[in-house]
Amino acid sequence: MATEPQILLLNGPNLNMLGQREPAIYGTDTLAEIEQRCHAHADALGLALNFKQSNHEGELVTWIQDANGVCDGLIINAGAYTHTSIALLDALTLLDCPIIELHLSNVFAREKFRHHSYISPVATGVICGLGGHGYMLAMDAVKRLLDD
Ligand code: CA2
Repeated sequence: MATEPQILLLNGPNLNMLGQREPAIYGTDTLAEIEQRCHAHADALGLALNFKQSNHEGELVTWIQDANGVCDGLIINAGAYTHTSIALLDALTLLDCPIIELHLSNVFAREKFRHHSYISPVATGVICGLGGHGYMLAMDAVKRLLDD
């Protein structure tokens, strides 16, 4: 039997605070609730999901490096590092699998500093503004890209 495609889903700084503050922007779901739904959706799609969160840029870089040659798809909500991190961009450049950049909020409807992403140039696609449902859509997108 063929092994399931390996998907790494990374969450950046402060996303562990979801559901505790700023519900008008980020919704009321906690990251643990989103993770639970992601695992159920991954099972339905036949994907093996590794869901992680870190507040540390270097740890995210290491996880991306470690995904090289191991993961079949990477989904990343890099949080505020989206707008600051050349290190994440450089790490993502190493990967040759589909990369989906993900945001809960519509970053283009927010402050100007959120309109620029260092990582978009190496993303296969970008999903934003759809709250926690965006995580399911990102997995749908990876599945479709791998099937095509
Ligand atoms: O919309 C997104 O998913 C973001 O990646 C979230 C980041 C933000 O810096 C990006 O511009 C867009 C912030 C995550 C912080 O999450 C919090 C959740 C609850 C309370 C405080 C922060």
